[in-house]
Amino acid sequence: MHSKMITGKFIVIEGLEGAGKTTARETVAQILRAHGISDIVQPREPGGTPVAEKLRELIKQRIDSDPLTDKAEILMLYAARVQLIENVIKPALARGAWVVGDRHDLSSQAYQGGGRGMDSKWMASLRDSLLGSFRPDLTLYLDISPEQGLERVRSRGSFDRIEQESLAFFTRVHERYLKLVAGDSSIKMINAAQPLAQVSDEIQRELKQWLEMSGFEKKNV
Ligand code: T5A
Repeated sequence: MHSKMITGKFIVIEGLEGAGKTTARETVAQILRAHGISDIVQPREPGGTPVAEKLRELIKQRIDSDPLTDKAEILMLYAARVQLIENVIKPALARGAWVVGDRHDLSSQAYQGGGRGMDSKWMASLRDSLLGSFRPDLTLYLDISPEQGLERVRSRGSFDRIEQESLAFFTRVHERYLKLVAGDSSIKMINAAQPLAQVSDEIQRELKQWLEMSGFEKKNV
């Protein structure tokens, strides 16, 4: 069997806290490896470069004497994203690597657009001016209710600045995710409320189907 030459692709895992993105990212990487893809980069957002990781710390930290404004928050998220895209993702794709990211721009649309209620047109123009036409090839959105997702992360004991938001905030984020997913065929929805093994099976099915549709043939390894 011949493997068709395919350049690097950008796959993103999305969803609320506790959706299971960390495990899903590893599941995706394993499936890609089984298809003979060995050069896989797995960044997280915000983060994934030294500068972006410093911004991540600032974004997650709560400073009561200087509360982070919504505008500063989104500018920091985009500053981190631009660093990651320009210094890590684009060079990786250019050499033919596959990138499996934990969160990307859809998170900003859902959290800052839906959760914070920032103006959609302003957000779209910010995104377009900073990212141009750069988009993931495939997004796997792990769907879970805010109640169930927060319950899973609660066992960690401590909450960062965003995790301290109200249930109403996460409900708005969830609703916006569902709306965005419904309007974009490059996003596949996975039922993340199931036990881990079933979530992994569903990810496998979706990813294999997408790889076939993209013309990727499994290497005879
Ligand atoms: N943010 C980010 C924005 O507001 N805007 C943006 O543009 C971006 C990029 C990032 C924060 O920044 C915000 C969103 C976030 O609040 P983070 O710490 O990276 O902060 O937060 P998350 O990305 O949400 O990471 P989490 O660890 O909270 O969520 P995961 O990765 O989805 O969850 P995971 O895999 O760690 O699982 C959590 C627990 O649940 C269990 C796991 O074993 C683990 O214990 N679990 C399951 N249990 C039972 N059944 C299953 N199917 C399970 N799946 C996982």
